[in-house]
Amino acid sequence: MTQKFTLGAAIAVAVSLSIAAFAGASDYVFEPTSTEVKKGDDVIVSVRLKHKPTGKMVSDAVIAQTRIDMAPEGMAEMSAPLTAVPSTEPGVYSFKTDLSMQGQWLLSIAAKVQGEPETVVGKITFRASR
Ligand SMILES: [Cu+2]
Repeated sequence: MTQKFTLGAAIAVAVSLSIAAFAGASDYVFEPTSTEVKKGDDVIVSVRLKHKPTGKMVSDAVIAQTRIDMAPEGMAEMSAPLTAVPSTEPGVYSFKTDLSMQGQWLLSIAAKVQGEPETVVGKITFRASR
């Protein structure tokens, strides 16, 4: 009886530990503020970073890496420059880019969040229209 209880407790501990291990970068998600943008130069693409368990926006992330290319259209080698620009609201990260072709563009983004050892990554598709 005692042994059974101990085993149950051990399993409960193991389960909660593995939940803690899975919590981390996957607690955060990048979402587009709008997936529709106009084709052309000096286009602004914006994403917001959300902490999923609390629903709170994360405004102090440090963007480590960004790339935008036409991978969704089978043109992964067709990339465009990205320049960070001041955001319009807390938790929103905006970039200026040149989307020279209409179609789908994939933004890949990596960020460091305060207190989170893992790098948070996101892939967001934007559609550039005429
Ligand atoms: Cu293209």
